[in-house]
Amino acid sequence: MPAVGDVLIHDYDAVRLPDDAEGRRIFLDERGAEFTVAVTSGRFGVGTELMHALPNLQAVINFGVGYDTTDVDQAAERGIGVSNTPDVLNDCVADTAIALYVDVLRRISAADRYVRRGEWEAKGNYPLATKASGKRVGILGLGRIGKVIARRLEGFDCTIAYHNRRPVEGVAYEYVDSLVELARRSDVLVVAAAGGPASQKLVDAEVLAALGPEDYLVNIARGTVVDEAALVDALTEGRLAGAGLDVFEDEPRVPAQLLEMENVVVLPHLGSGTHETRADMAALTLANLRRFLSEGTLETPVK
Ligand code: 8YV
Repeated sequence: MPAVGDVLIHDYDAVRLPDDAEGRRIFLDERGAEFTVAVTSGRFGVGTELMHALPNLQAVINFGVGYDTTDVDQAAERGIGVSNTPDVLNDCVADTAIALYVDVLRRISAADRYVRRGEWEAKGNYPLATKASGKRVGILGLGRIGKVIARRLEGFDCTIAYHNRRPVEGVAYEYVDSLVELARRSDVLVVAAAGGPASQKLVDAEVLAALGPEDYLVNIARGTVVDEAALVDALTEGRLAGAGLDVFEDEPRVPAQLLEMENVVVLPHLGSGTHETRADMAALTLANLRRFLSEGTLETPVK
């Protein structure tokens, strides 16, 4: 399947916004009023300023489930529809969470580097790691992806509890109404909450302190949900055992300190990055676009 951007340009006469800020400003001053639909992804979004620069915008079609970089309040005020690509990426993002979970507890990536550096031969066996099965896992955000992560962790005989804005109906996992309390009771905290103003730095120094020096953090959601500076401090000072991270506050920049730590696994935001899932996301993105252009409605609106 061709990339969504190419389909848009060939089949829909779409225009790619200039990358540089000044070029973009000039372009939008001249032509901003021409556009009725914006197709974007979580990394870019249609933020406050860009939305203002598109006075005739009617729809924001998001390639990805997260739409925290889009100004949904302004969209609602102006009657602009916003769509995302829910569900089709649940499996792959949950798989990534499990990969990070196993990797950081068992030190898989670090042990791989040990072998490659020739240290197995030179120094002998790799130091012992932490058992991954049977842990107490707290999930922050038991939404579509959080539930799939929980189901996979059941296969590891983990005890699962969760924190959400409100309890989720129809699940047997224990709801803990304070995130600090959930962290206190967990061996591993897995962050699966949507990004955006409501979840900004929810995992702060207090939550990390409640987690503790034997415990781990896994984040496959958004870097903004964690206070990254507090996380770096906790890891540097040995107040947290390790972290598995697919997302960061200022991607693609990763704090240099994390790159030095063998107890931290860093991935380049690849949660949904498989051929199969990206094809499904592309198909759903284009289905939203087609339906909007033909009927004025969206296949998977965000609200
Ligand atoms: C990205 C994601 O959208 O769906 C999301 O919210 O974070 C990812 O799937 C994807 O990398 C495309 O930018």
